[in-house]
Amino acid sequence: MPVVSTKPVYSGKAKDLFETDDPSVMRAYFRDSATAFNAQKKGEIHDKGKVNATISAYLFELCEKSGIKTHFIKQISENELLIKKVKIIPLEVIVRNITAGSLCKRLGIKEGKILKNPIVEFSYKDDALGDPLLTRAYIKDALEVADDKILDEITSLALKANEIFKEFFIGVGIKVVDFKLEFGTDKNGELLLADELSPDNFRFWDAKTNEKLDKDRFRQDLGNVEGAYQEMLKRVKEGSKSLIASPSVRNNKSTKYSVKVQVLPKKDILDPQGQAVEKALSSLGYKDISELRIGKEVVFKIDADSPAEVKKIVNEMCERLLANPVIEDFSIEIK
Ligand code: ADP
Ligand code: AIR
Ligand code: ASP
Repeated sequence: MPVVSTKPVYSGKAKDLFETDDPSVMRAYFRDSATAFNAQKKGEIHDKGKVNATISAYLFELCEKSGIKTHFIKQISENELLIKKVKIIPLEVIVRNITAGSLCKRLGIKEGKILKNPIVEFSYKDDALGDPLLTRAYIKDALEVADDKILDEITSLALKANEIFKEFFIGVGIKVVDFKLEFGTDKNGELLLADELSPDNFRFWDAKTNEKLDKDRFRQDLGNVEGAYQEMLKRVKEGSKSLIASPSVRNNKSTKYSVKVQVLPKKDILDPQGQAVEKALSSLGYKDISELRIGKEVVFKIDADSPAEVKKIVNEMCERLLANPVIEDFSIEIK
């Protein structure tokens, strides 16, 4: 365990970095200072440092558990993380699920539209230039800060992280609108997810009310900035509790349930396959058949503490993947 030193090597807009007695390890101190629009707007958010360090610790752990390598070692105080030192690739890797921020400004489109597919984009990490949006050619051939192989790797890690975050946050009633990641390489040349994962670099909206629970409250002077950060900390802690209780890590007290999910096209939705079969049956002489619908059955086993928990999880699975709630009905049988 490295002894932490007091020598600051870098003081950024929101964090101070300190060396430790291990040259490959640093200490990141999260401050309460807040900036926006590349530091044109400045302020303080009470207890932001503690909240962001703690949320980052939880989310880096979530990434590690899901197979994404990060710079995170451990949280050593409310405001501080021990991290592996990396050489930061000067790119802001932005993932978007819902339109907001600079995307709306650049394209003149409304905030809040769900994107057809998640978008990954790269900006140049340079405040003086206003973090300009980059093309692959700019990155590879003008800036020469990454090649195709690294960019492909970063893109696939960013999309994987997006799936992990979306799943985690929807469980606590939060939509992940967009976020910014930074990557770097450690002393062995290994690519690691670095910097922070917090309401400073994510847009979080309450899933029911669309209330903004992130730095946009500060950027847009929406008020109750501190409350939003505290609310996100609460939700992340809540999500992490149920993660510990999730089947892969829980103790073996829980029961295995058999689940059968039946998915059928809704009554008022056209079902060409059903119509064709009904017609074929009729031509075979089965004339009394009507309202034939063809669907699918999904069966599986699940570890849970109660049928109520199974119902909750499977309902969510149906809404998110197994059925298309717009055109399909589903029913769940639990044994
Ligand atoms: P900024 O530099 O944009 O003002 P911060 O105040 O958050 O941002 O400062 C933290 C700085 O540390 C960032 O520039 C970030 O790229 C860098 N950084 C993040 N993680 C690591 C790491 N593991 N090793 C080295 N530098 C890092
Ligand atoms: N971001 C970009 N630069 C700095 C940060 N924190 C984050 C924003 C937002 C996402 O990247 O917090 O979550 C996209 O930002 P924008 O402004 O490009 O729409
Ligand atoms: N992180 C940048 C800044 O502090 C951009 C932003 O968050 O708006 O200015």
